[in-house]
Amino acid sequence: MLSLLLVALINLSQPITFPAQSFFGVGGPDVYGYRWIDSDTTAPGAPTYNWIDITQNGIRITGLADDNVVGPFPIGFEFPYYWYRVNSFYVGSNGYISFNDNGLYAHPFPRLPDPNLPNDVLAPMMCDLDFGAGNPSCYYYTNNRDTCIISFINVPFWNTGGSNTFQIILSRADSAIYFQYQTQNGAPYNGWQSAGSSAIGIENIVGRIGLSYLAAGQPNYNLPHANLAIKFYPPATTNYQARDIACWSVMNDKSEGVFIHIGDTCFPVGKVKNTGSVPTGAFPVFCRIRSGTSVVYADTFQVSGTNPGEVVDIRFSRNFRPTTQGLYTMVIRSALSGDSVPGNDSIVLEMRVIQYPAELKWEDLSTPRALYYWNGPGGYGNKFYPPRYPTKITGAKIFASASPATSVSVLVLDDNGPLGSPGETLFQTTVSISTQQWYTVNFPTPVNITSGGFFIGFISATANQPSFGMDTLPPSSRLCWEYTTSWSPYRNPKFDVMIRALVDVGLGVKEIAQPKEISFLPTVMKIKDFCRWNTATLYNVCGLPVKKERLTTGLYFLKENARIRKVILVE
Ligand SMILES: [Ca+2]
Ligand SMILES: [Ca+2]
Ligand SMILES: [Ca+2]
Repeated sequence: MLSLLLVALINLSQPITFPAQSFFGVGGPDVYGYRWIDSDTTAPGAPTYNWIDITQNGIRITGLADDNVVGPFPIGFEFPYYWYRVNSFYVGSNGYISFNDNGLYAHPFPRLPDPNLPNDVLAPMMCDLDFGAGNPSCYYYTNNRDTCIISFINVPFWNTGGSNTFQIILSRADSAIYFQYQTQNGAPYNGWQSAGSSAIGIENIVGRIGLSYLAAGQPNYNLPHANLAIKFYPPATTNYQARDIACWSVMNDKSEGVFIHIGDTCFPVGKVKNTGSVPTGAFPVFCRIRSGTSVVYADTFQVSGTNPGEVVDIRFSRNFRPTTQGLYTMVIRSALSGDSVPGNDSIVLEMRVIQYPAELKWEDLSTPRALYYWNGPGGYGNKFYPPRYPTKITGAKIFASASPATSVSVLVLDDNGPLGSPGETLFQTTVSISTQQWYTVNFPTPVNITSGGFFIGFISATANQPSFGMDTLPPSSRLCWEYTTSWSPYRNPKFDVMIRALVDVGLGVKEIAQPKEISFLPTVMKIKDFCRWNTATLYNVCGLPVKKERLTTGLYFLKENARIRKVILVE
């Protein structure tokens, strides 16, 4: 489905694209040395189309919809790709796989390579496909030795129908990737040549190196057709060296925005990864937290050295204990001298300091920077990890407009679906949207959240209505989700939808939220929640500090500066 811009008040920056060299039948090399050759040419080394049916011996992949991602699934062996090896993959319903990320590529599709997530993408037919229509299926097969096959079968285009059957073959014997096309009928919505309609190609772990076979239907001699095979293959030898440290995550694995309650302590953490092909010596990693333009926290962590593929945990020794509510940004930046890919050296995390009762929100707007709508039934949601448990959700807010007035479902959803996606519906009501403004929905009975995250979603059954207010400027929470018959992280992770949650402390533990009081009522937390927040040192009943990595269920004492509270950790 397409996300359409109704009103934008700023110019959006264009994604970085690279010129591709391609001629009839052959293409490349990229800077590493990968090339492609297809079965339309008689040049030496051209692949021969040879469809492999895996519907009998393969495993069916379920859960694919219009625009979503499922996985990960095992390749079954270590597959060499660029200068590293991969062993699992996610499947995007829009005709691609990624070796390391469940981010969504949806219309408009970029030319590959593209540094935006997901990366490590193999795209045999990245188009607006729709697993929610017709009778499509997807299978994968591995012999756990040297061959892994992923087949998309009979998948129609969104809205325009047609049918596409194609497969990816990972072949360890020659380190090559094969795309094969059994049937190709129909065209993407608005046609092959429309902007963002389609992409075929490959990209590497940072989305900076790769090959484009087709982008927006060009070159037209590379339009996929029945009985086509394309082979992507590495060079026999290469002199290419990537000296590259990437800032990999901040605070949590997806660098998702965090809330900190006044009085709580935050220990900045992150990860850096050697995404290059050579070892590095020592380098510093900097952390800065800003409120507006003022730096309110700064610390440095020294990494002694890394090997290719290595991920290093960064734990800054200073803590951050904010005393003023509002928006903060945390930036972690690696500073390896001679880094060949400076674009991935830093990540900005949105951080909001609040005090209950509060509005959990990822923007501060009274009017939107842009308004977006879906050209089919659809909606948006925001995910929130409350800073305290239990938290009660007393209501929700949305900025939207519709003409004529449109009734929209309001949902509170648990995050117990696959990969932390929306699962169980905890509360549901409706709201009528008309005039462009904020709408507040107060819940008759609060929804209690005792662990993990939750979603506030607004879903419309009416195409083109309503238009949803959007914050298109950084920082972004990376917690905006879209609904196009299924939920997925929003296709543009740089945007935040104007949806908020109204929250207060859950029943019975109000005193926990009062700073400087000692609570005699224990806080019950799941171990994973405690580890996510990493708030402070835990002590066991003997008064000895306990390492976060070794936590088991039981009673602990949490020391946050001078304040101590009892914590019961559960699974
Ligand atoms: Ca990418
Ligand atoms: Ca789609
Ligand atoms: Ca870098």
